Amino acid sequence: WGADGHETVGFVAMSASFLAPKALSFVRSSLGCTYDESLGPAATWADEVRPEPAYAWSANLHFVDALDNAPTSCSVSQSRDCPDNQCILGAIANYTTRVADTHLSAVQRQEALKFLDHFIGDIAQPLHVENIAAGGNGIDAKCNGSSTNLHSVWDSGMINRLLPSKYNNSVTTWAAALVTRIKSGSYKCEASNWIACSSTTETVSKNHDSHVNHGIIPLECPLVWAKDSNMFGCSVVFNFTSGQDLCTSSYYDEAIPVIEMQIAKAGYRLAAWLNSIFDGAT
Ligand code: DCM
Ligand code: DCM
Ligand code: ZN
Ligand code: ZN
Repeated sequence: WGADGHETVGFVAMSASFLAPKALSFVRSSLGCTYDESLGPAATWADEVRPEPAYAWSANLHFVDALDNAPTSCSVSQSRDCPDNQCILGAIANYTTRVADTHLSAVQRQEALKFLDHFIGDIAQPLHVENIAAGGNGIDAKCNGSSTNLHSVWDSGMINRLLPSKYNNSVTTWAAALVTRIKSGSYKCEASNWIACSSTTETVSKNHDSHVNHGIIPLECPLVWAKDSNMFGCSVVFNFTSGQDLCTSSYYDEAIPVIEMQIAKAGYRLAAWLNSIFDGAT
């Protein structure tokens, strides 16, 4: 996602009542004044440092190149797609351990929190869990009359049209609307399924042939979330014709409900994940 998508994920997670006491307390003290004690402003840090040479190692952690056969057949495999753990699946496992590691410095634990804040957002973006043309970066697309690529249309192109048209161009207004849908609106029934996987210790089952690499043991939940997002690669994502403007046509109408749901889902999962880490809640 672009900055708006990531910030909205963070603001959804910050919603009153989602974070349990210890998780909220850690988030506020760890992020501090720099980030207004909030997962909203902190969510974009990982993209800001990504181009820096000192963080070159983090670039591949924003996605998993699932070698499936989308749009015909969709799948994510830990051993096939992330054998060395240097992908978003391994990254979430790594930073889940690190954010809770009291032997690490406050700076390192804040960094782990900012990576989780960001990667739990990215793993909900269908093209961050798909190999084809580098997650759609190599697929030409049109958005609002401009030439761009399919990945960018999903990261930000459609959101750039949604925000001014429905949410006063405000990510906090968007986040508040998504929270209302989770608590009492159209997402209420399904929201409990979004956080059904919440164990921060359950590892990828042995028959998946996962390997401990770089000291990281793959976790079950990031794989579950990646599979959930990857399925959209077999429905809406590639369902367009060449020359179609994806941001002003029926494609937008089909995709935008998915984008809104994936952002809401990521925010709700981020809160539940931090609760599981810090409060032992499920
Ligand atoms: N690092 C990380 N995950 C690990 C180990 C290290 O993200 N499991 C990061 C923290 C530092 C950088 O890599 O930003 C270098 O760490 P170190 O000096 O511990 O090798
Ligand atoms: N990306 C991805 N899958 C890839 C390569 C990149 O999802 N195989 C993502 C990371 C960024 C965006 O695409 O969100 C643009 O990447 P880059 O700046 O590396 O081209
Ligand atoms: Zn992206
Ligand atoms: Zn990213």
